[in-house]
Amino acid sequence: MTSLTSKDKDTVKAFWGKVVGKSEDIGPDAVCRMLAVYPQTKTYFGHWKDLSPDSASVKKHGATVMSGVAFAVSKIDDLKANLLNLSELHAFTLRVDPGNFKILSHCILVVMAIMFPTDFTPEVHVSMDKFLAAVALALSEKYR
Ligand code: HNI
Repeated sequence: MTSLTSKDKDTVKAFWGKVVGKSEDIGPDAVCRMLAVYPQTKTYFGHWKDLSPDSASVKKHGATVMSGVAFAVSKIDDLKANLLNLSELHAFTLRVDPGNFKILSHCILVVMAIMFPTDFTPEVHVSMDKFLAAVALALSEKYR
């Protein structure tokens, strides 16, 4: 994977500043799309009573995931060390197949592009894609 340049980091931080206020809309929509478009991901959420877009579980988990992304933006200079605990949780406790990180990242990108069509320029797209790939890699660290 190509590493994040300082320009990528600046682009991610600036775009994040614009979208963070909408985290509670972005996260649930992204989780909802993940469950609908990649139904194999539903296996991890068997304990939820309702997987529909209006479900309180989807809303809550969407917000939780986005708080993880927000934390990652704040630790963009050392994702590997700072996401180690979250990686351990997903690897050993939740046992999430790490391929799913890419799937959710893709859904987050799609939702950001829809919600922020003007701000989501090709340049922002490249840097956000690289950033989410770096987060996915950091989350995969403990699987090794
Ligand atoms: Ni994930 C819990 C962050 C991808 C399944 N996840 C969390 C928590 C955070 C988080 C934060 C709460 C931790 C805690 O309680 O201490 N998850 C992230 C981030 C990504 C991600 C930043 C990627 C961008 N998680 C995924 C994916 C799946 C996933 C792709 C499965 C498809 N995560 C879970 C499950 C839980 C979870 C399951 C526990 C939720 C619950 O309700 O029990």
